[in-house]
Amino acid sequence: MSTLHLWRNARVTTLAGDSPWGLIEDGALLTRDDTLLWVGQATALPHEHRAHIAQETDLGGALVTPGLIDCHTHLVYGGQRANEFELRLQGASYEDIARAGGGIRSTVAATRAASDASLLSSATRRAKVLMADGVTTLEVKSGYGLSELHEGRCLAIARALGASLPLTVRTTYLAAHALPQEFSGRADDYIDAACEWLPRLHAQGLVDAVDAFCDTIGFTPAQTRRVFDTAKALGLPVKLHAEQLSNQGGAALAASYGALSCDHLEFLDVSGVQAMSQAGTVAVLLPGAYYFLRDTHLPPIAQLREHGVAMALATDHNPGSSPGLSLLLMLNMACTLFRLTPEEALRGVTVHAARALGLADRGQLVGGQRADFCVWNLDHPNELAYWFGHNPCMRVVVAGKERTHG
Ligand code: DI6
Ligand code: FE
Repeated sequence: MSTLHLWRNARVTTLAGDSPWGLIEDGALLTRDDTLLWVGQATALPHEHRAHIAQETDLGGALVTPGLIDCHTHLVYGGQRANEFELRLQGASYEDIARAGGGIRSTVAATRAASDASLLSSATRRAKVLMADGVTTLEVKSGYGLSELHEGRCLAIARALGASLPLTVRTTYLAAHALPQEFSGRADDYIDAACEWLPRLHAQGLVDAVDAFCDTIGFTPAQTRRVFDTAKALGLPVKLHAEQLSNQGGAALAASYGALSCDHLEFLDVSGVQAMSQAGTVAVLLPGAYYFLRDTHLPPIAQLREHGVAMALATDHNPGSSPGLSLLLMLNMACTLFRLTPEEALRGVTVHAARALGLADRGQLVGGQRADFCVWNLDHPNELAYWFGHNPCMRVVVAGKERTHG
């Protein structure tokens, strides 16, 4: 027999309905097992539920939001690249370092050399830091293995992370991230290989979506198409690292495959914006990478808004372009650097991030959604994008159960 749990005395930021933030003062949430049964003003709690409430929690008037969703990370890798940070500060560019054999390739070497246990423990440590400021759903990409064995190992570690921690992990196959040393000068052969590995890794239950890096130091649009054709034949959704360092028309290409999202987008042009709008593809903005690469070319926020493209935000956590581990900090950066409104920023890590992962069961606080929510020591949701460098998260509920920190 399932029991009902009433979480009362809350200011609930539902992000649903037409009012700003979907804010409900004097709100309450009623959960049944892992699901929200009802959310609303406490006085409007339906009578038929009252008799079945087995547990009550007084939230003391605190602010509640949906659980945060980090929809773009590269969390599983070995080593770190602080030396490249120093080189970049002395004037080397990210592309120069990559072309000289550093960059992604150096992390590939460190990842291949690392044991499963050390990859799992470093990824677990990172996931716990993300979880501390409210992350309840996390996407993890492969892309530092670049062989069937090592891509599979990294995806399996991402799956293990989801099985061992109280959060949802979604995996993305990103073998088309960089050309590994052993395929130097043979990018097309490497794409052939990456397309052969995918059905086998998918058959092992390791893949939820497929991504590629379409750029001058990544892969061409034609190579990206071959990866996407393979994904589509398997019924897997696609997403793309598009228009990060240059404009390759990647966003329009991805949109033509009905991509869930296009990510980065600093060099996106209006035809790409239109294609994404028509396809309903989400724009995932990554202010951490923009900041850390000291980029100055802003993504076309006004055009995305004008064409009604949903904007998500993520950490892009990786050792090269975005070593940060706070999704809340991304809200602040998206407002200061990209001029998002605080409400757009919060929607970017909840309802729009859910869409970027193809998840319809989370991102808003309404009856029928998963009971993933955060309780904050804040008065108003606009404070989530305002404070930075400290953590106002008091409690996190995942699938109806309170998560303990640690
Ligand atoms: N763009 C990025 O910002 C990350 N991957 C990508 O395609 C960076 C990955 C790295 O530098 O290790
Ligand atoms: Fe990325």
